[in-house]
Amino acid sequence: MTIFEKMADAVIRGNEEECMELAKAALKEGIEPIKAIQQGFAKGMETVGINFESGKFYLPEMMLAAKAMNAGVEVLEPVMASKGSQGAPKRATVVLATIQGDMHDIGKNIVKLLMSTSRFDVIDLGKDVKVTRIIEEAQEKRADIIGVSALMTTTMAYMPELIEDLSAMDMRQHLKVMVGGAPVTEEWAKEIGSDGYAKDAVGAVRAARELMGK
Ligand code: B1M
Repeated sequence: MTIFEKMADAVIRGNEEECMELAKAALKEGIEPIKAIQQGFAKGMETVGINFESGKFYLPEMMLAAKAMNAGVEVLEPVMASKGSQGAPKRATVVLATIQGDMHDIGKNIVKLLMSTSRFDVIDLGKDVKVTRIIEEAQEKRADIIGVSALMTTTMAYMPELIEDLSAMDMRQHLKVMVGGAPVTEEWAKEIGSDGYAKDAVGAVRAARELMGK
């Protein structure tokens, strides 16, 4: 088994200790933290989702897997943060949130981590955040980008509402919107009039840079 396979397996088994140990081992081997997350832990989480959907796993297993993945990511986090260009001028302000009704925040937190280490000034509103609050915070913080994440088909329905409200308030000229999350596709993002979309955290940084014209 490769270290990535071991990481995926530890997430599937919900083994927190093992995830932490494997994250340390990955760092020792010189593996990029984001690679460890995407090729290791996140792959395991994909299987967890498939197992949940097929009825092989129940909610407790999914919760244990989430806890284990978070523990592993926490070990990698300081290394990612220290690799960021500290002291350099910030590129832009991003108000980031998981949309209302949605409690899934693992992916959004990874996007936050990578954006922050890529010199974006990220204001994380957390999960289950109402559309009205996202708009208020973006206005107050004079954000350049609103980034929203949704993990369920039921909650991604709030994304067009956010974009429509911003348009109605004539706020879209200087405020870009980016959407992402497992059920969100590029086609759908275009269809709802989003300015940006990304499939993963690395893509999110790329898309945000493009939106800022850099
Ligand atoms: Co839930 N869950 N869950 N869950 N869960 C899914 C999403 C589901 C697809 C599982 C399944 O059935 N196969 C399904 C949704 C089905 C649908 O769409 N309708 C589901 C369900 C049904 C539920 C509950 C309703 C279960 C229940 O209670 N019966 C419930 C809902 C609670 C709620 O939100 N109101 C629930 C609860 C939970 C837990 C709490 C146990 C836990 C979440 C813990 C947490 O987040 N703190 C959980 C988990 C872990 C999952 C799965 C297994 C994994 C999600 C995850 O963390 N992936 C998930 C199955 C799946 O997605 N395949 C599932 C790893 C993460 C790194 O990837 O989040 O996709 P992801 O993020 C990526 C990209 O998407 C992208 O970058 C990230 C990093 O590369 N990205 C962006 C994300 N946001 C972005 C924003 C951007 C750009 C890119 O720009 C702004």
